[in-house]
Order: sequence, then C-alpha cells, then structure tokens
Amino acid sequence: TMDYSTNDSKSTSKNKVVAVVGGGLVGALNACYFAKRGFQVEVFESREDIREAKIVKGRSINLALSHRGRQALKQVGMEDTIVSKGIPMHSRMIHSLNGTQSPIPYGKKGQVTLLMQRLDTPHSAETYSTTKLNFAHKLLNWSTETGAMTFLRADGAKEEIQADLIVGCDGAFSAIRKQFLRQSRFNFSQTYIPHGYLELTMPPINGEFAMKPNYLHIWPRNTFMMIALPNLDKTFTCTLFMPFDEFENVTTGDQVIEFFQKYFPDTIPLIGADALKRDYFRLPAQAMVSVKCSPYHLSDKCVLMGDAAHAVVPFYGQGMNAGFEDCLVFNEIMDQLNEDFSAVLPEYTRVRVPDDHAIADLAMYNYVEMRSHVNSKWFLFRKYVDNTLHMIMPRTVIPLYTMVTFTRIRYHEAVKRWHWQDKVRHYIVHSSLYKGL
Ligand code: FAD
Ligand code: EGU
Repeated sequence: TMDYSTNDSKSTSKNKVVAVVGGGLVGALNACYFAKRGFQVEVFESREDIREAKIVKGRSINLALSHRGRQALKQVGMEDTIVSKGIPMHSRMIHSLNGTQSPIPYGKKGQVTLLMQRLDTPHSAETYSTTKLNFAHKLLNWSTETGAMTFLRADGAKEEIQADLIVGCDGAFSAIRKQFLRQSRFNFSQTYIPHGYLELTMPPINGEFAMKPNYLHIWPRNTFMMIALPNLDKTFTCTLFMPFDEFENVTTGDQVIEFFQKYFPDTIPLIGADALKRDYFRLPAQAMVSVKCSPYHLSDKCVLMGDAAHAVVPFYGQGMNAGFEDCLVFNEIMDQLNEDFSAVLPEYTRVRVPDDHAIADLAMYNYVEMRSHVNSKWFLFRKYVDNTLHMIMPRTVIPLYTMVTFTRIRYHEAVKRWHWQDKVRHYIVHSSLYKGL
C-alpha cells in the first residue's frame, strides 16, 4: 500500500497529493492545473501509454475547439502549442442533395473554431516535474470512508493508493462515479439516443485536401446527417449519424453504395466506392449517451469533471470544451477560496451543475431539431434569420451558437437569453405582418 496523502491539516499545496483518475483530454488538462498550483499530481490511466497506441478505437480523432476550451488551455500556457497545430474553421459548408455547396460563416473576422487532434494531449502534463503519469492503471473501486483507491495493473497485480483529493476524469462510464450512486440525495440520469455514428476517411487527392479544408462540412438530411472535419494529414474524417435500425438495413457493400447514391452522392467519388464498401463495415456503429448528475463532489475527498460529470451528445461540438471549462472554473474557485477543498468542492458543484446541465440540454435539443426537420434549405434559412437579426440589432440579438461557441457567457445564461430573444423574434415577425410587410 502506498499512502501519498498528508494528514497534516496545515500542509500547503506543496506536499498535498492530487490523484487524477483518467488521462483523457480533461484529466490531462487538470493535471497541468494542479501541478501549476504546486500540488503533487498522480495521473492514473487504464490504457497503455497513448504514445504507443496508434488507433484510439471508435473515438474521433479531431475535435472542434472553441473559445471556452481555448481560454482553459491559455490559463496553463498551452493555447499556443495546440492552436499552432490546429486547422482554423471560419464557416460551415452545407452540401445539398444536388451537389450545391453553400458556405455560412461562423461570425465576424477572427471568430473561428479550431480543429485539434485528440492524440496531442496527455504528455503535456509531464512538463511539470511534480506530475507522474501512471499508464495501465485501471481503477476498480475506491472507498468513500478512507479514500483508498484500488487499481488493476497490466501485470494483473492490484495496487492500493491514497491521495488528498481524487479528481474523477474517467469519462462517460466513470468508475469513480459508481461510489456517488450509493450516496443519499445523489441525482443521476443516463439516456442513449436512437442514433449511432460511424467514421469514414476521405483521402487526399494528388496530395491535397479533397474538399475545402477550413470548413465544417455538413450534409443535413433530416434523419441522416454527415459531417466532415479536416485532419493535418490532408484527410477528412467523415462522421455519418443515423438511427441504429437504419444501420441494420444496410448489410452489403452494394447497399452502402445505393444508400450513399441516394443521400450523399457527391461523396462517393471522394471517399472512393471500394473504400466505402470496405470501411463501412470495419467497425460497428458507435452509441451516443447523455449523462447528467449532481452533486459533482463527495465531501472534501472527490470531485467529478468532464464526461464523468456530464457526457453530452455531440450535436453542439461542446463536450470537450465544457470539460475544459470545468477545469478553468474549478481553478477560479480555488483562487477565491484559498485551495480549501471543503469549501471549494461544494462551491464548484453550486456554480457548475446548472451550466453543464444547460449544455447537455442544448446539445440534446439540437439533436432533436436536426433529425426532425433540418435539411440543407432549412439549415441555410435559420442561420440566415439569426445572422440578419444579429446584424440589425448586434447588442440585443446574439445567435445562440455565438454565445455558446465564441463567448464565456455561462451556458445557463445563454439559454435564458435565447428564450428571451425568441420572444423578440416572434414579436418582430408578427409586427411586420400587422404592418402588412
Ligand atoms: P474521455 O476522453 O472519455 O477520457 C477518459 C479517460 O479515462 C480515457 O483515457 C479512459 O481510458 C480513462 N478511463 C476510463 N475508465 C478508467 C478507469 N476505470 N481507470 C482509469 N482510467 C480510466 N467535443 C468537443 O468539444 N468538440 C467536438 O468537436 C466533439 N466531437 C465529438 C464527436 C463525437 C462523435 C463524440 C462521441 C464526442 C465528441 N466530443 C466533442 C466530446 C468529447 O469527445 C468528450 O467530451 C471528451 O473526450 C471528454 O473528455 P474526458 O477526458 O472527460 O473523457
Ligand atoms: C457534431 C459532430 C452544425 C463534430 C451543430 C453546427 C459536431 C462536430 C452546430 C462532430 C451542426 C451541428 C457547432 C460548432 C460543431 C454549426 C455548433 C458539431 C462539431 C450549433 C465529429 N457544432 N460541431 N452548432 O453551427 O455550434 O456549425 O463529430 F451540424 S462546431 Cl450538429 Cl460552432
């Protein structure tokens, strides 16, 4: 048994140990935050060293990084390295069924979303000498009484570890969270959506991107939708979203081509018919889950962040951004309350739960909207209305995606403003009608 914890209540951050469980995106960023404050940080990650594993199975490798995520990276001096390796996206490109492409800019100049690659992260934490990365350490259980964590190592041996604070960043199926479920007055909900997703690669043509790179390419087709994001190696990752029952109806290579011919004909030559027939069946469609819970802390011992606290469906491109903002908000509260865990943890729950629940709701709302009646015409029309109202009344009407993507307006406040703006929009539309316009 290793006991890293300190029993001296007067001890400073210098000799306190923080165990970060999960070395994904949020765990890695958290390690940097705690190390920068002077804590001893131990990261425990169930996978083998990610530097050696080439393929992160079933998880898309490129992610849209927007303002909230960038602000969180900036605070620990990581923004520039990530941004220099990112691909800026200034517009969406809407692909209609007849092959027409229509760009819709995200906003004013400089309002861009960046694409970052998933594999870049965890080792950035190693630049701090006080941080140790422990790969092949799978958390099996932990005791809410003693705080002791039990890990399973690659060699099959079990290891017991103690720390002053446990930060659960172990994703949507968090093992840390299991102990929360046993607590009285802990709220938890989990919802799988009927859609699954499948990823296909679009190769470069003559060494160049097959489509324009600085765009989020979207094929909105009501029930079906495809999105393509560029990678540094000049490929695109295309993500097809479709109900699981529909996936079951496509079982042969010819049916794949038939399906694409009907809904995404312009992509067949770009992906390649043979590659399409083959890659479509490489991996089964992946499920998407939305998880909400509260509180995020258990006494002064343990706190949840990232997908462990709130998995959201990917229909706002905000999951990682929200998780990064968790770290930033926690850090702000650590400043305000002098790193006193018994005060910081409840305050973090109080401040953060309403915002994470709001983005979970928004992402689910956008999923429902996109699958029910969003074809390319509707998408173009709605963005046009939003952008025009914003142009006429820039201070009064700010499009929802702008508040979510390009500001740090608290998510729950963005939702409140949106409801209020909706009333304004209705009023304008109606009064124009009354005036016979
Ligand atoms: P994870 O990335 O899941 O990391 C958890 C880590 O914990 C993993 O490394 C895992 O191996 C480890 N772990 C798990 N269990 C244990 C255990 N018992 N012991 C030890 N370690 C453990 N977000 C965006 O902001 N922009 C996007 O464009 C975007 N696109 C997306 C597209 C898709 C299709 C999907 C599904 C999601 C997308 N997201 C996006 C969301 C984003 O992927 C997640 O929000 C983000 O990965 C969460 O990071 P995390 O570190 O909290 O969890
Ligand atoms: C979904 C899956 C367009 C990567 C939401 C927009 C997304 C991403 C949008 C995925 C859409 C949807 C927004 C950004 C981004 C849009 C956004 C969604 C990246 C409201 C790899 N979404 N995504 N909204 O406005 O704010 O462009 O898988 F099709 S980036 Cl679903 Cl800004």
